[in-house]
Amino acid sequence: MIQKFGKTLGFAALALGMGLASSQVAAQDNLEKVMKERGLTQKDVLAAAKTYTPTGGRDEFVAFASGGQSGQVIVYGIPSMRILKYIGVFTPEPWQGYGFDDESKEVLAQGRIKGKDITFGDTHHPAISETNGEYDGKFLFINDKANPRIAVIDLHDFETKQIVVNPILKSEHGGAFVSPNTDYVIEAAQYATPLTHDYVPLSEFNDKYRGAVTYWKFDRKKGRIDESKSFSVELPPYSQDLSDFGKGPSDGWSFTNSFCTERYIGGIENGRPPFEAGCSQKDTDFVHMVNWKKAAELVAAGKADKINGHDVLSIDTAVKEGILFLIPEPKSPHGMDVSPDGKFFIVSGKLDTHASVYSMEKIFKLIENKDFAAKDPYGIPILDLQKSLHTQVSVGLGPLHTQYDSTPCVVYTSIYVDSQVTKWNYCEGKVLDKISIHYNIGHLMTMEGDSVKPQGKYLVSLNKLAIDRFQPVGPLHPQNHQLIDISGDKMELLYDMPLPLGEPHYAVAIKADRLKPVNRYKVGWNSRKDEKSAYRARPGREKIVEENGVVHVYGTLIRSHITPEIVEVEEGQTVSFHLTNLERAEDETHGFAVNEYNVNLSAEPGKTVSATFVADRAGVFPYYCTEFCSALHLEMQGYLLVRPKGTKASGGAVDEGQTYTQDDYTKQVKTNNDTQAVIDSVVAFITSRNFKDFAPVVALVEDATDQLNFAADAKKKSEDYAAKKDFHNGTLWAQQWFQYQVKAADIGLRAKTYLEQNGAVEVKK
Ligand code: RUQ
Ligand code: CUA
Repeated sequence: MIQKFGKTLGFAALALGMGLASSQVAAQDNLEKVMKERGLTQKDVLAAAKTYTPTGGRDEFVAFASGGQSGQVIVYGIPSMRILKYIGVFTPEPWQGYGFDDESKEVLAQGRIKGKDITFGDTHHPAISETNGEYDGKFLFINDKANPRIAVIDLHDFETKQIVVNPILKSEHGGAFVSPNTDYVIEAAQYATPLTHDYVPLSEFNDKYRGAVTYWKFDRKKGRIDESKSFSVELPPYSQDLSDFGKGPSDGWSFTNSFCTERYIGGIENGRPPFEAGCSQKDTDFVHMVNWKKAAELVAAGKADKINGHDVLSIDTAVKEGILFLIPEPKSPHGMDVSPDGKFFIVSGKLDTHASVYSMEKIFKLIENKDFAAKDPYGIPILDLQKSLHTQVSVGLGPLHTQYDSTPCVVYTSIYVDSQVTKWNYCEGKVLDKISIHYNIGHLMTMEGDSVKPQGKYLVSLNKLAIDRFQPVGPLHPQNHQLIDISGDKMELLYDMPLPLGEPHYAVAIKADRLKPVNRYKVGWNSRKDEKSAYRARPGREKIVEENGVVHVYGTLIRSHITPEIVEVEEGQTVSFHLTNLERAEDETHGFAVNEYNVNLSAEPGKTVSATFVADRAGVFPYYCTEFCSALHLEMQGYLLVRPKGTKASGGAVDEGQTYTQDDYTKQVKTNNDTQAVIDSVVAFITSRNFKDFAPVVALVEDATDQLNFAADAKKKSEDYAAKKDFHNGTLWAQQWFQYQVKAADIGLRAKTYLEQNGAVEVKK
């Protein structure tokens, strides 16, 4: 039977390679059958074994991909390629309540341009914060090309905290990339425009239109960009493209390439040749080299001009102070990638077959000796191309971006036209291997591949077209991210992942263990500001108060009720719900949706979220929790009553359908006492083990203790009513006491199972 599967690589050998013991023959038989039925080759099965992640398993790397036009960030694991999260950034995201709660609306409002809401983003390049050039896993930055903006995402909770709008540019592309210690985040222009934002006719393009490169100052302590300490360097109206920061010997410099240095303006409607013809006449364009450390000093010394209230160093000043240079680069280049050791950078020409490797040593020598080939029309010194080059290598047609391997000198370049990835050695200038991808690759990403310590192992090809790779779903196809094994000499294609959210341009991947996100907030937390919310509420202290004409509801959420459950206001009043999730258990998020008022919140454990709106229509509006959080989740509900203007609150007692008797009370109390016996036995088990050595169990125990305290509180209320012979309310509170017990038991059992499965030992008392 085994023989059937090829002679060169026998099935047994494959099984051994996959670590199967000989005792698992039955499993092999099954595998053979499945392979036959599904038409899988041994190569397929090997690829599956390299990517498959069993239940509960974790990935070695986490990738952050731009979400393209969706204005979001896509998070997925490598090698499993399982999507883990979409982070709302420039665009509202209902599940996370992003753009629905007051707190996140404030973040999105920072991205308004001249008072206009911009609710999409053309996100291109994410960047992970770095310490000494290594990814530190603390922050993520991403740019918006269409409306020049940069967003800051804090990786302690994977939430967007800040959006800054570029004060002088109208479009950008060369961002976000960070300096080796994340002092600055770079953002470079794309299409030249007047920096003052005025109307200027195109006939004055050469004189009045400009590009620029902006250096956003990042305040790591605050976790925010400091706009007041950010500045720009004015650049000629060449379409600046991608950027990168120098490191090691080139630290202190940044590099931004360009296209259309012809400064050609189209006008196809008037019979002029289009942009694409006029912008590709010359054989070379320019890399812009800026000494940003010196530029920052010049700004601090008051040498900048104010444009739109923002510090801009003019081209003249930059030239005079010797901080701006141009280096020719072959035809319509795209990628700009500095090597891990900072000694080289690689640029590829989209209309060329070469990748050009530049030597920083040669470049710095030319600058030192003032050995310039020419000056551009704006007086910027131009270095000689040949004198700056280390080597040029023919890598394929339409090379774009380059990423670095863990093996020194080895790189991977995306080849757009040929639909290939070329692996080559830039020190020796020779091609090592090529692999076909599907289809038309843009960026590519190796693990931590743009840091000082690339990790190798995997490469992801971010393809522009998927064409026939997936089940057809209409004319708009998903994107195709292909995972490639780069651990051997030959690249091996492992997996195709469809991404149906937008066109990711760049992505970055970090070793998973460098990320340390929290799984709950301190109770009463405003996550967008990272401080205690002024609107937090504590259990038992919920209240409804009118302040300055606004009805503030200080409420809480906990399995399985919203407090308060009934809120009544008068038509036309402004209502502000502030809800604190009191849960301390992992993954116990509650939602909050109100009928007709477009309110949809997400309150993760500990978070306080608010929704403020004008109750402008009278009526009855149910609200409820939108997350299936517990067995009685459907009962996690309430009513917003908006009485017509000028009418009085009814204030009457609520009549229910059911009346409970002493019998009902006695029965419920017996159930509760039996349940308590079960809980006590679970508690005895947990406390007899070394549970304090297990952080997840400690969290569960805290949560269960909370629930038992609530139970005790409800028990007391039920007994008080029973003592007054009010068995109706006594029974209702006994039922509530039971609900808390059920939750405590559920959590206790989870803790017990965890201890059993993770080798907890008995401790002597
Ligand atoms: S860019 S590939 Cu921003 Cu290369 Cu799109
Ligand atoms: Cu909370 Cu459902």
